[in-house]
Amino acid sequence: MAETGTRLRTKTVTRTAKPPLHKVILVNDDFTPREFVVRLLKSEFRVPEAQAAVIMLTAHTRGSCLVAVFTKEIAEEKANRATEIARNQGYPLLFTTEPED
Ligand code: NFA
Repeated sequence: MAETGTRLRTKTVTRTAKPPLHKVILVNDDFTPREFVVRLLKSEFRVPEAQAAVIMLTAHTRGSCLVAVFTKEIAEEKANRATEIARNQGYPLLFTTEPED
């Protein structure tokens, strides 16, 4: 009988876990002008004009809208920065973050 030389081996594959992602959410209010919201979405989140208008209108009619998804640190940084720019202009506009499901 010929010897096949076949052996069972265990192969361990190690992968680096992907960082958990967080959502940046635009919250509606009654005071911040629509055009200001659209401009902020374009300048701070690099959202194209047409999409910025849809995001703004969705938050306006539904109360809030997903803007974009980033790692936790970047999401918080961008939300805080955009919120601060609005505050500096005297608007109560708010961007929040939450973990992605
Ligand atoms: N609701 C605001 C208005 O009518 C517009 C707005 C949209 C504000 C989305 C905040 C977020 N001027």
